Amino acid sequence: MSMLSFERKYRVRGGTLLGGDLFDFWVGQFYVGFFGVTTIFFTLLGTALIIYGAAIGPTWNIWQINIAPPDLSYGLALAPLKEGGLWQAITVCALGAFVSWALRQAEIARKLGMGLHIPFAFSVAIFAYFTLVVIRPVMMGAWGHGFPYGIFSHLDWVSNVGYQYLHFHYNPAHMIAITFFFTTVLALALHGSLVLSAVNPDKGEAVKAPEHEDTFFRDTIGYSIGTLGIHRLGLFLALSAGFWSAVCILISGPFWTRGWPEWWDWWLNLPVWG
Ligand code: UQ2
Repeated sequence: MSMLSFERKYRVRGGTLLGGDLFDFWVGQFYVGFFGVTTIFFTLLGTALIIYGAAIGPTWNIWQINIAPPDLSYGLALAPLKEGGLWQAITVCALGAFVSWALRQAEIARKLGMGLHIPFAFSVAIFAYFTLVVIRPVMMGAWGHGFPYGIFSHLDWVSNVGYQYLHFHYNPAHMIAITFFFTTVLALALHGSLVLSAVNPDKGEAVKAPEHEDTFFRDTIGYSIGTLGIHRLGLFLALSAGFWSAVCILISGPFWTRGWPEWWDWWLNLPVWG
């Protein structure tokens, strides 16, 4: 694949956070940088550990492969490799790779003189994962509270933890997170369909400009948020979905140990009912 005409123009030095000029180069299309090297390192090591974990496990069935965290009895200690230590090492690799990736995004954004919105947004996803496998297990006193790495096993974990709180949909932060997920979907559907309807006309028709997009929404609901505004709204909605997801699992255990339906007793107990 050859370089696009504008790519050469942006192959400038600088913007690095670590390593100075040492790793400031490209391999084919890809910018490397110090954090490109660390991303590759953690990804290869983590993947190798997952494959090793599968190899010493009972199955190669892709749906059933499972790498479990240590038993609760290990608390916050390091466990032997085959007793959850693999899960601990893989978690370190995953976080190393995710954080390296975010910092590589930051270096590329700095190099190009762009804002840091992309690494910031990705950091919220990392924060949600970090909450599940580090913050909540540490607050509850055992790595065994982390979720297992496996396709069906992590689904079973979500289901089991949900039932532990009787009915997780009564968790108010879970309600907020779901509302943000759904609203994100609504906003992207509105935005994607609006842009395509304007920019991808029938053969022989002229492409329409943002005036048409604004006018469509002013005609239908009396309000247009604007071309910059819809992207600000989309970012806010998506980051809020990730943020409240982290909050809803973090309060389950460290701050509330009973069923979530019972949390709503405060409503029934309001003095206004007489
Ligand atoms: C808009 C606009 C866009 C858009 C969209 C809207 C021209 C191309 C989708 C309309 C969005 C509105 C009115 C906000 C809806 C609110 C929620 C919470 C979903 O006005 O400007 O730019 O893509």
